[in-house]
Amino acid sequence: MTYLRKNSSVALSVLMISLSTTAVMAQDAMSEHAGHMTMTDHAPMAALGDHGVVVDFELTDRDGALVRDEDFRGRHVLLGFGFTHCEHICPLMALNMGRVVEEAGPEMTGIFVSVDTERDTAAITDDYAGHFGEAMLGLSGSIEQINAAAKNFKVSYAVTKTQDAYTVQHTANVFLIDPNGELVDVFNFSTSPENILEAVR
Ligand SMILES: [Cu+2]
Repeated sequence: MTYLRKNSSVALSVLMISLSTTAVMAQDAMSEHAGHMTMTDHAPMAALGDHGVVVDFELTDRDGALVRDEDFRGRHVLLGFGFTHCEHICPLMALNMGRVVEEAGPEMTGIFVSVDTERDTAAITDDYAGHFGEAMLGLSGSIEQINAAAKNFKVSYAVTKTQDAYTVQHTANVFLIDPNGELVDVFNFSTSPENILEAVR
C-alpha cells in the first residue's frame, strides 16, 4: 500500500517565511530543547541503536486508521518526532524535511509524529505537516503507540506543565528509512536538505 496524504490542500504557512534566520533560531532552540542534541549534521550512530535495524511503528492517521511502518515499504521515508506548538525546532525540522521530500520526488514520504498527545490530534498534526509539503504526513496515536514508536527510534520526550507553561522537550532527529524499512541514516533537525538528499542518492 502506498500511503499518501489525504488532505493536501493546505496553504503554505507563514511559518516558512519566518524561517530565514536559522542561525539565531538554532541557538534559541538549544535552550528550548535542552539536552537532546548536538550541532553536528549526523547524530552519532552509537546513540541511534543499530544502523540498519528494521524500524517498527504503529500510529494513527487523521481518520483514526492505523498506520504501520510496513505501509511504506518500497518507498523512502523521512521521519521526525515533535509537536505542533514547538516554536523553533520543529518548524525548521519540518521545513527541511518538506524540502527533501519535494526534491526526492514521489518515492519518498515525510512523516511528522507528534509526541504531544494531549493537544495534537492526528488531524492537527497532519494539518501542520501539510504546511510543509504535499508528501508530508502528520501522525499521532495513543500514548502507548507514541511511546513504542519513540522507543524504536531511541527518541525521548518530556511534557512539562506548570501553571503558566506547557512545554515539550524532545529528541529532534530526522530519520531516513529505506524502501526495505531499514534505518539508514539519522540527521539533526538543522541538517540541510542538500546533505540529507546526498544520503538518499
Ligand atoms: Cu520541536
